[in-house]
Amino acid sequence: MKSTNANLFAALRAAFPADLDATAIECADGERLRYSWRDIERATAMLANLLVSLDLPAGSRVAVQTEKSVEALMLYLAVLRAGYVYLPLNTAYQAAEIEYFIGNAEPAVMVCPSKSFGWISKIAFTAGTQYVFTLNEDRSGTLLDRAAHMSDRHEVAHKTADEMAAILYTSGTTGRSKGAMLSHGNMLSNAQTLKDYWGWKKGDVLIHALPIFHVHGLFVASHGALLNGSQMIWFSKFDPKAVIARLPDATLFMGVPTLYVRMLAERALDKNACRHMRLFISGSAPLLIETFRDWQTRTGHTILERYGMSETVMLTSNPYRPADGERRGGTVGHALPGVGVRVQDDKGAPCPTGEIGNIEVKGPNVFAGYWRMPEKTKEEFTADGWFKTGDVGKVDELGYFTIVGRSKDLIISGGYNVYPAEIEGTLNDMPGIAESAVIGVPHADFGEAVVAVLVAKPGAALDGDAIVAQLKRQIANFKVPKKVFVVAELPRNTMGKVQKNLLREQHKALFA
Ligand code: MCA
Ligand code: AMP
Repeated sequence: MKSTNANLFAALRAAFPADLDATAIECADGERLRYSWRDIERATAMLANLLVSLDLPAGSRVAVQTEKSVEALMLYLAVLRAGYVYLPLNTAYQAAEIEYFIGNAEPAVMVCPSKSFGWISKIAFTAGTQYVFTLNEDRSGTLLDRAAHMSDRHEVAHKTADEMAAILYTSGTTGRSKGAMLSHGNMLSNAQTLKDYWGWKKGDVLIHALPIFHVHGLFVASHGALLNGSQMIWFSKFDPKAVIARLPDATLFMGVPTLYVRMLAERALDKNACRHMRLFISGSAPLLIETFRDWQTRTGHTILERYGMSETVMLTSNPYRPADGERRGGTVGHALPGVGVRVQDDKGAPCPTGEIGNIEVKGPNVFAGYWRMPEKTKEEFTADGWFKTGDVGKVDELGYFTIVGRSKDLIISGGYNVYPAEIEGTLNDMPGIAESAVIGVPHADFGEAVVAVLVAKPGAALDGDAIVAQLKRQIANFKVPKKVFVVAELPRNTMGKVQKNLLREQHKALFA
């Protein structure tokens, strides 16, 4: 007897409504196309058959750097369906970054827009990638041209729960990005937990306005709607006015804090616009208590804040049901059912309630490790198998967790992670720069903004604007410092370590 198929796609497909001709995704911008569940079924089958026709080795990675589109979502679902490993890449990444990811992940297939085909195919073919397809926002490109000839019937590949489904690059606690390996079971167990915990119900409609190259938009939002057979109102790019206009047609919205801050700046946001909404969820970065309160006053809704990671998908959540407790602004709520979350001191002993310590987690949602980095992986887990998040926080007597900071050197800007070490490395390679320190400072829109403090080589004159312009040509735009300072020397402690906390203190009012 064949064991049950643990392929995540099989579970998502099983949740499609009986009426396959109902609308699954309604595009709210661009060409405003509508996709039915049958469209998803057929397109993912045809794309899966295209991948199968390439005769790829088992476990092959499919890397995708395309603008957000329903076709890109279908490609993701097709990679799951065909049993390969999906590798989403932020559209802002430039050549040096792409070169790193391709070199590390060695994908068999790469999908990119036609306009990037020139430079991406050179990097990909050099790294041994066998196929580079193109996919554009107007649905042109070789990927769909080739898939159009494939059968629209496909038997979902058989997978076990621990087989890999996706790789997401993140830095964890230090340095260069590492590929977090997520299994079918990691993602399905978490999606099922969230379906119940957030009270997904028949008739729910999700507004999807997040990128689909990160966990929040690709897994938490898309899996949530698909696993509930719910319609999505799909925005290829976030626009506060456009999203507010569609709130009356929806019941759920998920966003990073910046999205809430921007909607609050719109007069159109009011109780009437939110009359049909059931739930607003925030995560990926700290939601300021001011934002939490302003939202409550303005809309009558209490945002539900949750906490997660690329390595673990969702970990904690404020309650949805009043019976489970109130939603507390400034906290990330309780450990999700089946997820272990603990606060440990630096010696590995449990911190007393209310004491600040290192957050460690365990559960079926926690990844197996970083791609081809067994040593690094081992460092990130305790001897008793708990994953060290690099986040610092505390838990109170009612089990509410509060994140108070990070032991990892990480800036989260507008919900994107920026690793100071990576920017410092790029800066230090620039002529004239002796050393640099990259910090995050408070920013009303992005939460944290990237700032660089530089020391010039003897005799060199540094021009901040020229340095920013040079960085914009090399790295993703969201990583580029919003401000550059040149100083004679960086503050150091007695150990010689740069005291970034002093620099943060010094520049905390920069964007006030
Ligand atoms: C855009 N810019 C940014 C950012 N985004 N600067 C800093 N941080 C950012 N996040 C800059 C660009 O460099 C550009 O500047 C200018 O803003 C306009 O660019 P554009 O792309 O038009 O910006 P936008 O459309 O306004 O984007 C802002 C945004 C976007 C909508 C907030 O950043 C976004 O969608 N963030 C969501 C990220 C996300 O999905 N995070 C989930 C990670 P210039 O013109 O000077 O170049 S998953 C995760 O963290 C865990 C697992 C979890 O818990 O969910
Ligand atoms: P990523 O590297 O994209 O997986 O981002 C995970 C990190 O985002 C976590 O380790 C936290 O530092 C941060 N994070 C996610 N959700 C929240 C939240 N609700 N509040 C504060 N930080 C968060």
